Amino acid sequence: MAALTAFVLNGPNLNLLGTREPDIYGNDTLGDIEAATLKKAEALGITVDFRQTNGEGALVDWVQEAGAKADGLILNPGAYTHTSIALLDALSAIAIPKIELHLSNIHGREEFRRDSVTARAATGVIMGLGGAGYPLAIEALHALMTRGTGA
Ligand code: CA2
Repeated sequence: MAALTAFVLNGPNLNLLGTREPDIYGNDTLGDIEAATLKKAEALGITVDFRQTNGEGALVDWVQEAGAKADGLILNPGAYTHTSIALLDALSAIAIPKIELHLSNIHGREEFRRDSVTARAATGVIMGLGGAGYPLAIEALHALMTRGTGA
């Protein structure tokens, strides 16, 4: 069987992690999170393409690319979580397991963050665990991909 592949996509301002707001988002940089994610993925035999962009259109393009090339997707849409019907449509159009991930617990924050437009198309959601959520999402995605469920 060919090696499993997953895209891990990160949206706007997540490149700033580790520089400000550590009380909300922790002290890890996105590079630290990428290293922990790749380590867990390697242990499970998953090849990961880890990316960040500030652009909504780029995220839509990458979600479509994941649907064409990858076996699973982990997505932290950043603030587009709360607004982007374009991302919801892109997620709805791809037939692979999709995990939405948030560093913070969006339900415990400002009112405008409590709804996730994009999670309507997610197989599952992990939130509130800081950077530790990424390796956990890899484990969950591995289970979904190997069982062939969650698409
Ligand atoms: O909790 C999450 O992972 C979020 O997706 C993070 C987004 C936020 O808009 C969502 O509501 C929840 C923001 C990421 C921005 O991160 C920063 C980190 C350091 C300094 C400034 C922003």
